[in-house]
Order: sequence, then C-alpha cells, then structure tokens
Amino acid sequence: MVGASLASLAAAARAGDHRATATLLRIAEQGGAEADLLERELRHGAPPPAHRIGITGVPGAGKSTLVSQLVTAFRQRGARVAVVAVDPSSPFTGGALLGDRVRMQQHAEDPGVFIRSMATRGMLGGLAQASNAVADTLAALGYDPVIIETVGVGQDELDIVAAAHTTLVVLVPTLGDEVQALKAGLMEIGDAMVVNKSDLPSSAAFVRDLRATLALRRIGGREPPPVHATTATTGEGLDALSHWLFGRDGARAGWMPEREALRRRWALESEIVARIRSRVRARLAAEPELCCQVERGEVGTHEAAGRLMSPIEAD
Ligand SMILES: Nc1nc2c(ncn2[C@@H]2O[C@H](COP(=O)(O)OP(=O)(O)OP(=O)(O)O)[C@@H](O)[C@H]2O)c(=O)[nH]1
Ligand SMILES: [Mg+2]
Repeated sequence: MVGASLASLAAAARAGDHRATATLLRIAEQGGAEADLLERELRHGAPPPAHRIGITGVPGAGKSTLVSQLVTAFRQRGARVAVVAVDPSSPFTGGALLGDRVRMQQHAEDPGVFIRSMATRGMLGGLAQASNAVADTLAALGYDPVIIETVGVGQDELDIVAAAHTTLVVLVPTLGDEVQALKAGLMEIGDAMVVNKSDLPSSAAFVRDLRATLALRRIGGREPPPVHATTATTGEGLDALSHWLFGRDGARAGWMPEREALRRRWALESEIVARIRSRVRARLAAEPELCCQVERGEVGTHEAAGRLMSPIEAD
C-alpha cells in the first residue's frame, strides 16, 4: 500500500471508521516494510501518548466484564476507548474470545469504542510484540485510554503487562492455595488490586487478608497498592475503582514521562527479541536433520547451536 492511501486510511480511522482501523491494525501486526511506513505515517499528527491500562488476573476472574464497565465509565467522560483482549492460552480464536465479544457487545455499535481480540495463532514474533504493535497503532489513532486485557499466568502475559502504564490485577475471593502461590507473582505488578466477584460470601475476609499481605510485602517503603472490591456483573464497587483510575489518569503529567520512556525502551527491546526469535526459528526450520540429530542425542546442543548460529552471527 502506498503512502497516500495509508494517509487516507489513517485519516478515516482517526475519524472513527472501524474498517479503516482494522486494516491498519493488520498492517501493523504483520510487521515488515509496510508496518515501518505505517509507523512513520502515524507519527505525523499523532496525539500525546495515550494512557495504557493493563488488566490482568486469573482465568475467569471477570476481567472482560470489568473492562466493559470501565469502557462505559470512560465513555461517559467523552474518551475514545480501545480494548485489546489478548488470549495467550488458546491457539485459536476460541471460547474465551467469543465470551469477550458477548460481554463487550453493548459497545459494538459505539463509534468511540474499538475492540480487538488477539490469540496466539499466526504470531511468529510472539504475542507480546504483536499486541504492542496493535496498542501503538490504536494510541496513534487517538484512542485514549487503550485497555489491554490478558490472563496473567506466564511470561508472555507479564510482557504484555510491561506494555501498560497502569496495571490492575484482578483476583477472585475463591482462590485455592495453589493459586495463591501464583498470585504472588501477580501482586508485584499491580498498581491497584481488584477483588472481583465480591458478591461471593468469602469476599470480605479475602479482601482483609489481601490488604494485610500487601502491607507486609511493601517494596522499598512504597505505599501498598489500593484494593478495590467489585461485582462487575452488577457494577457494585465500580464507581470507586473508576474514581481511582480517573485520578491516576488526570495526574498523568506527573508520572507519564518516566513511565512512557521506560515503556518505549522496553518495546524496543521486545521488538528486537521478536525479530531475533523469528530468525532463530527460521534457522531451525532450515536444518531439520541437525535438529533431529540433537533430538536423538547424536549431536550436542552446544555444538549444534554454534553451527546454527554462525550465519546469524556473521551478519
Ligand atoms: N458472581 C459474579 N460473577 C461474575 C462477576 N464478574 C464476572 N462474572 C462472571 O464470571 C464469568 C467470567 O467472566 P469474564 O468477564 O469472561 O472473565 P475473564 O476474566 O475475562 O475470563 P477469561 O478472559 O476467560 O480469563 C462470566 O460468567 C461472568 O458473568 C462478579 O462480579 N460476580
Ligand atoms: Mg476475558
């Protein structure tokens, strides 16, 4: 696609044309020369950095339901809102994403809301890099905030969280002990904790325990993150959570420059890692016999790696 049509697509997308936006996102996701052109095009007339809000937490915690409520709250303030729902677990656009669509249906007709679901399929450079390209594009098209939802269990998801300025960690009051352990990793990354499904009877005790745990784990003398109890299905507790989020949003002049610089630095690193990873995969695919020899134990990994890497290192 030539520069001129990219410019007209960008103009249409900025005016709220969802089809133009979808076309641009496809280009950004695919990477390569056309994505470079698009990035350059979008840098013209791009608004100041958008607030990227990451929503992560255990599967089924009610993240999408919560996101839908937050979209409504931001819309009431006149913001143009984008949602990137990332599902690292499913190789196909399966059940979870279908569920997202149902839960976010009420926003489908709203020209001020753009929702994009992504799954692992076809993401050669990795999901973190692809979701980052999508979020960058939506931000450049004037969506602010850009909300990124992901299931928080693995490295891919933690990388996705690194792409956010503000992270909400969503928990539910029914987690068993093994899930509590998993939660330890999640606790470090939350700017705020959300205990959703607080209509469940164990909620008050869970919130109390969580607050106590967070107070104990205080890092570097920093205030522990606030804990918000919500029932996303009814909207209970959403006002307090939105209020906290709007406060942070309004104070962006104070925290945005540093967080945004860190985020860009991270995005650069992640882009380079993605490119190297796809070259490594291409090398492995080009040497199936050597790979089989390693699998059978006939050649050591160290030696094989040296042979596979030499064309890459020669560049
Ligand atoms: N009781 C109760 N159910 C809720 C609440 N919030 C969401 N749910 C229900 O929990 C189920 C999962 O909700 P989702 O919003 O899809 O959860 P999710 O975290 O996005 O799920 P994944 O993306 O699949 O990990 C749905 O059936 C919701 O209706 C809540 O506050 N209370
Ligand atoms: Mg979801």
